[in-house]
Amino acid sequence: MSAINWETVKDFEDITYKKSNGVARIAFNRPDVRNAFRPKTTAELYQAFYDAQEDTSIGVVLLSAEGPSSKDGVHSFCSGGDQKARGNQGYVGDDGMHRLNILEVQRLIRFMPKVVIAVVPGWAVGGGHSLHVVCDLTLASKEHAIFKQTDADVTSFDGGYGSAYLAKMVGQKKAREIFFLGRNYSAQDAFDMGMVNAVIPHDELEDTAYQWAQEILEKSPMSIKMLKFAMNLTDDGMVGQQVFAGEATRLAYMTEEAKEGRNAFLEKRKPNFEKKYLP
Ligand code: S0N
Repeated sequence: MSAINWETVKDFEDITYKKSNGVARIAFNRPDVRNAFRPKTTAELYQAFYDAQEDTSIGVVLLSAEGPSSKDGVHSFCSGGDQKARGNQGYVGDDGMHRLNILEVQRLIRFMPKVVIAVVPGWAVGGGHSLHVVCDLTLASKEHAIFKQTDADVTSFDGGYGSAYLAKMVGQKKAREIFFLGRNYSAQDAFDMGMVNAVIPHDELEDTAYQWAQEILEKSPMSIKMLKFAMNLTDDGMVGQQVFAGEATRLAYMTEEAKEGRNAFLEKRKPNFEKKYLP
């Protein structure tokens, strides 16, 4: 039994959202459909991730899953887009609109200035596989995690981070095998390919993820943020540069030079930069 003192932040329908000691835990909660996501799920995920991003007491987010299934006891992380909610132009929510908004969740995970750890207790399939790919780190259940790409079976494919970024992670040949053959891979297979950081006995998975988070929380928050953005930059093009450069601007704001530029404007005078051209 885990000793972590999780406090529920908000009661959602398709996810659970808790916090404890600097760590947020966001978990899929549709275990009977292998934690497939529908528009309600992605909307709730977005809200929870955004809250975690904005909360200055939170440094690490765990993306995990509730379970196992009440029907057959099978564990899942996420089986991707809910095929029952899939219309002809996207996934259809209560408002009848067709959306592809899991991509907004992917971008939030990718660009949030905090570490996101995928905690994979079971099936990570289709868009669920892509979500673990986009997270900063992945920890997987030794006994129950299975990684699989079905995008080419159901004609619902992720041509962004889920595939192209995966290829940077595991290499082109392996990524093409994963997508073109759609086989099952164990936690150990995924570790050997370099897409999982550690294979953990199932009963210790959540506590280990929390412990990894605590280790990260001991590091300099600014360094972690800048390192995440630096490692993203080369794969994210101009947006990667924009995100990294935004932080450079923030650091520049902290200098006397920047304060003088702002103050001179507000005081309607010429700025007096000290003309120190540092080497
Ligand atoms: C996960 C699998 C391999 C598990 O197999 P298993 O253990 O044999 O269980 P099942 O009997 O198949 O399933 C148990 C119950 O769960 C339901 N279910 C499972 N997965 C889904 C799902 N994705 N949608 C809806 N229901 C699901 C089953 O129907 C079953 O229910 P009952 O008991 O009532 O019959 C296996 O289940 C499996 O292969 N699942 C489908 C995986 C899949 O194909 N997912 C979709 C892949 N594509 C995406 O996710 C696209 C992602 C995406 O959204 C996206 C990406 C990029 C750009 C845009 C988008 C976008 O569309 O937004």
